[in-house]
Amino acid sequence: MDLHDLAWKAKHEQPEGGSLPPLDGSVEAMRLRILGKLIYQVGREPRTASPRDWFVATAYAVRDTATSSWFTERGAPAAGGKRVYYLSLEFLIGRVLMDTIGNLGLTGQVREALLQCGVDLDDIVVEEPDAALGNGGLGRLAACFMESMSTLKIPAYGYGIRYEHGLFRQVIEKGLQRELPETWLAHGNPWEFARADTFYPVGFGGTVVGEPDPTGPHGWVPDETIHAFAYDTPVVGAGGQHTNTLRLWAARAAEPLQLDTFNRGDHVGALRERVKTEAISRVLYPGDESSAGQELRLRQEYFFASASLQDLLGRHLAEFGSLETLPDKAAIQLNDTHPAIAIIEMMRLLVDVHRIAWDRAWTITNETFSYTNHTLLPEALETWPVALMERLLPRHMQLIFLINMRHMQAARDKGADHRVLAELSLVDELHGRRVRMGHLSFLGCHAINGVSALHSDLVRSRLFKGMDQIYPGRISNKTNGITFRRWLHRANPGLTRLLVETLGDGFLADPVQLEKLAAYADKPALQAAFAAERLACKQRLAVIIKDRTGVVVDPASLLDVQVKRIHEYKRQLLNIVQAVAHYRAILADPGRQWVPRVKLFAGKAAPGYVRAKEIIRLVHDVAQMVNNDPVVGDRLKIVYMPNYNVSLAEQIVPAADLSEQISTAGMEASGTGNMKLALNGALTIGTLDGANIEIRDFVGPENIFIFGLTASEVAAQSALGLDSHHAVRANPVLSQVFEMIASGAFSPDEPHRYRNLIDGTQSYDRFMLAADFDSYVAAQARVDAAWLDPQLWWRMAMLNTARLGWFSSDRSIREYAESIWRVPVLQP
Ligand code: 26V
Repeated sequence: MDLHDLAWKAKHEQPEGGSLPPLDGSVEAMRLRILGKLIYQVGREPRTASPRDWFVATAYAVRDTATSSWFTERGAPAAGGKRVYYLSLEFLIGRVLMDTIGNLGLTGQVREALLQCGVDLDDIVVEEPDAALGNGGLGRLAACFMESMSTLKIPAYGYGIRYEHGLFRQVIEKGLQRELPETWLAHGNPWEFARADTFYPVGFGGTVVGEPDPTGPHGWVPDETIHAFAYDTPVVGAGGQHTNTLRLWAARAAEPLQLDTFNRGDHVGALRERVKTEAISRVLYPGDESSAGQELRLRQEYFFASASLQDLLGRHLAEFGSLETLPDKAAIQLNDTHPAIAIIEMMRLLVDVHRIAWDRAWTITNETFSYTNHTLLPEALETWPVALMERLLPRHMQLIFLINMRHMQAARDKGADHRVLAELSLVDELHGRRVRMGHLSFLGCHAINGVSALHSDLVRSRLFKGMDQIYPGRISNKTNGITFRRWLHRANPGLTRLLVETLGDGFLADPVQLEKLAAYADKPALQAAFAAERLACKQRLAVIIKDRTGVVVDPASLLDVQVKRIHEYKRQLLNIVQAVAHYRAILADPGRQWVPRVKLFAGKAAPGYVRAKEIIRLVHDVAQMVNNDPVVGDRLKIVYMPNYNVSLAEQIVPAADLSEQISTAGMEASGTGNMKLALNGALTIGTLDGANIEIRDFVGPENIFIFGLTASEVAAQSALGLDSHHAVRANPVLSQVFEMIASGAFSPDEPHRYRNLIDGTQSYDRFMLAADFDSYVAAQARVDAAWLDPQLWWRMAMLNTARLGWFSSDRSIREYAESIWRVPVLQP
């Protein structure tokens, strides 16, 4: 039967677009559903349909299946059940199709159904744009957590913003990063349901009216009101039995057009308000580890916090009739301080709108909210100028002052002096009166957590030392995790198949069973099979590298990857400086037995982060010289892959041999790329930072390459000063490398290009590059030695995969559920 007949058959089997045969899990039902969607929803015949048309049709067909399990949760949650609300400015989802059909258990049926239409599933998967509604780790964690909550059948909503433009597209031109707008919605989004009838007013500015008692109910008359419209995406859990909702808000002007202005002939002016209003959900802020501090960002934060709270309070009232029971039925998790204004919005809604007495309102708020901290870097901690808050959110600013007065009184009662009070205050008076959103979150939440054991210790001992003393016991640790469905089963189907053949399929649902692989770590046949899977991934990646950069790499080389946002604390500079040292060593002794290495870098720099962009350019310039040096050949290749995103990560992670996790100790809160890479059997070269420490504890110190100062050593060194000129002078290898870079050896057209970068690094070595250089070089030498002993290397690699089961986001979510949210979880 040719495609024409199929289309005809589909049409005649479905005389009306709406009455499709039921989805019974069969290939035939899926085929008819896809054809029906193609014809009636996309409006194309199979004969002329493009791969994108087929993708959209398939997505609609799959979404239908997802919708059935969705309706069960959208009624009341399981008897007595509690809902989790995960508030996040970022959800870095990536592509949705394979995850959804994988979790529905429909991958085989969809593949076969498409095949019968003459379409290869693999060809249409790549038509889906990444949903890049996040910057990096924090946003990707939110996406993994959503998937795990569905898998564990925890009734949950993710709340966020439906950015029209996600994280920018990165192009690298002669080493310079250029940012292009990202347009994931250009062809529509087949996964979402627009809820034209679900919208809330969100106010800004205006005045407060009310009685003298400041803790009593007040009125707020905003001078601007914006509507938040809901868009829902189903998030299907593994097994397809439970589906939660990701609800993203889009800003719409209450008045689409100012008709009087228009009628006066000012056609552009008539739209001005609307453009300003709708800017709120236009674009994701591309910063990362540095607070944006701009009015539009604060508007985004309040916009989504207010809409989400109105929505969840409405749901609670409709179901339970009174807000008194809120803490028993709802747990609200704040993903960093970005949604922290929700704490104040809750107080406003409870006191001003629902007329609940202040103390009771505060108890309800505190018992409902909890907060996760994701960074200690001072520049990333959010603070908002009091003046800006007063102008944009006058009632909220009053409430913050009131909460702070009571907080200060409680601290005085516990004996705090002036110095301590200044440290504890919600308002920082030393840097131009700013509200500290971290302090506010601490005070308003019953539970605060860090994201790795070390990080949580530092949250307690450094960031919130004072707060922890007056409110002890609130801080706990919840080490991050990743969803193995996406990052092993789907990203690495070859290895997964091998693991299933070897261990049985129990590990798919219960990842701790990967431990059974340890028994095979010394078996030559399995080592060979494991290595063969890796090689296949590297061969596929080599094609992509060639396509996108023109660089030809040998897949047999050791593939050494550092893929993450570009930031000084992550020390891509240390990596490239070591690469230059290595290059010089090769030139000095080309005849030695060198381990062929490909150093792959990928990641985006915040558009305004000049130093990070210089580092990208340096990698590019060093790559130009090294890759074209005939003496070097395949001994060393350096690649900068542009536009790192979730989909590219899914290609790189299974191919990597070596995972660079080399942040200055104490600065990387957790890391999650470290987990993805180690799970797929890459060996880690890393510092004792974030979750690297726990990874070492699980895989064993003999199966990881640890180097560098510890967090407390970094603190001690920093206290002595950050000038490293002396240390560099005392280090001949490092000073020669610095000299080579600074003198323009890699930038002959502009010899001074890196003078600043190198001088700056030496006079203010905040990231301890000089202090860690030698031990990093030594660790790299241990890597080479291990690679030259394949039996050892593959044993180490397999033990990494075997012992990473604990780092599943299912485990993280179970911990949140048990000790923070107090919601029941079914065991696997
Ligand atoms: C700050 C800002 C400031 C305004 C502009 C947008 C923006 C976006 C993000 C941030 C802070 C990002 C903090 C973050 O991503 N932390 C990472 O969280 C991961 C998940 O817990 C963790 O694994 C990483 O170590 C940590 O860097």
